[in-house]
Amino acid sequence: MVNLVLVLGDQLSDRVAALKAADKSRDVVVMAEVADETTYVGHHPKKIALIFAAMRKFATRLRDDGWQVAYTELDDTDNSGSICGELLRRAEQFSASDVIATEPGEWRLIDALNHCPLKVQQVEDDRFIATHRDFNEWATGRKALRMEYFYRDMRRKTDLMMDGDQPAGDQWNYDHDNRKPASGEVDTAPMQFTPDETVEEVLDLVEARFGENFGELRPFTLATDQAQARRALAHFVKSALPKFGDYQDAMMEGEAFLWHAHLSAYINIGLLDPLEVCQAVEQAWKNGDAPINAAEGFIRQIIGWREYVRGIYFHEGPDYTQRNGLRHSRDLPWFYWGGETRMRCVGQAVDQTRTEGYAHHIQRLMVTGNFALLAGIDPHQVHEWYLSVYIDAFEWVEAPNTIGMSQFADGGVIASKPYVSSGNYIKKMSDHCGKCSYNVNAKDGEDDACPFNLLYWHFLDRHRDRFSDNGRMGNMYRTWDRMAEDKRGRILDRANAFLKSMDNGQTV
Ligand code: FAD
Ligand code: DLZ
Repeated sequence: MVNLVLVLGDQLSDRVAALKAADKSRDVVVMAEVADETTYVGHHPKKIALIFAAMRKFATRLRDDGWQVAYTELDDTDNSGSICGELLRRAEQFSASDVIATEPGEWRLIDALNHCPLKVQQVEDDRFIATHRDFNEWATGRKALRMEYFYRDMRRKTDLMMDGDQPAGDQWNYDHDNRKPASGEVDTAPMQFTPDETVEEVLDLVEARFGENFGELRPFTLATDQAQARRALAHFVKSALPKFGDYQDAMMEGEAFLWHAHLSAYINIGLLDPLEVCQAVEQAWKNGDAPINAAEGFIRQIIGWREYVRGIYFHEGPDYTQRNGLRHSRDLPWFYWGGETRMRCVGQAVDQTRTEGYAHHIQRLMVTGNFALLAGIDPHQVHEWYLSVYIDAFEWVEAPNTIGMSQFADGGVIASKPYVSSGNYIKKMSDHCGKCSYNVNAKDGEDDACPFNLLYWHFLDRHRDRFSDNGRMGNMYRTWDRMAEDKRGRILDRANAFLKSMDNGQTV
């Protein structure tokens, strides 16, 4: 009996679990570009193009490898518009009733497959280092699920940068070396690829169907197959990794990528294997081509943070994206969708998000995320924004980073305190403030004071009941309480005036 083998747009690896469980000589691979997946949020056009182009090329590769592939293009007249609809159509065509699927990275789609009137077996996605069981065993009985301890287990499990049972260099974490502000010339850039015929066809389709979505489609220079993604990885390791650690937290005018890898989308859709990426980085360190703080810092992002947030997403369950621990309810301001703002750092982060579908971690966390948290924006709207605008965004990785790490909406499952900062942090780590029309040095509630300076105290003041007992925030509250009462009043008044202007749609 023929099985259908579902391969989704972010499962484009020949070692994906459903393919491993199937029989090439008998089963039919089903791949489908469908309306449901392209519209559950308004994806960045570059993201849709990346996924469609990579899907089409992967289908060709599977066929070349001897698989029978039933592929639906978005514009096919008989396209049913949903993954389940396509499975039903193919089941009839091939007289199949059973489907082997790799578990999707989103509860929405897991649920849709569970309700699809076919026998769908969802096998665990084993492109990760920690299984669901590993994570749940690690989490069971712990008072707090902190990444650092989980990461150490992943180092032991993978043997990456280990010296027996101990970390290479005798330290697990070299983060204290990784906080230099950027300076001088950025001497690297992610590798770019000229669109081939398949990519050009997809670009025309995406332009016609999703040209109105937020984000620029062209120029499109992303890797769209495994061979290209591997070249992008090798290029990163050679040209950017050595400085990745030092400048990991830095931000610079007009520089979207700095020494970051720009590999997350390729890893997330299956073009690169996370362990393969880490092994390439470890090898560069072993060869003396990258310092230990860079290699350890990079590997921690993947086997630490990436694995950890996935564990949290599945451990916490389908209601995670609805959480709103701080009861924030303000609408996401228009300038997140490209409207004008006088805040230079926010404007730059949003602008490169529009052009590239990319912003690096500190921009996401300490600029757009920090602002949303300080201003009290509804975390679900923040979540939908991040899920829409980045080419690497899939709910299993985006939601814990947004709802948990960035917005503290999960009540502290991920973070032990909210990631909030005044303008001082942005001044220290970037060169934006010198070009900003606000004054980052104005700290007394002046008219031109940096909004981050105002909203930082506004946030602490309005959430005193929730955070004043948090040991890691005691200093902040002591500083606030030591300020003269009239100064505190001025800051809060100015912060409220700023929020009011923003809510009224004025340019802030
Ligand atoms: P680098 O900075 O070069 O890091 C190397 C790799 O480490 C990345 O490619 C990525 O695979 C991994 N990594 C680093 N940080 C994280 C992290 N916190 N969680 C998971 N993996 C990490 N990452 C996504 O892949 N998809 C998302 O939708 C996403 N949404 C985010 C939303 C918010 C609010 C925040 C604060 C972070 C988010 N991240 C997300 C994490 C991180 O910002 C991106 O992985 C990173 O910016 C990707 O760029 P890069 O490949 O240049 O990464
Ligand atoms: C993100 C995305 C988009 C835009 N389009 C498709 C598609 O047409 N077909 C498909 O199989 N997958 C697509 N994807 C990826 C899925 O949305 C993704 O598999 C789920 O969100 C689970 O991570």
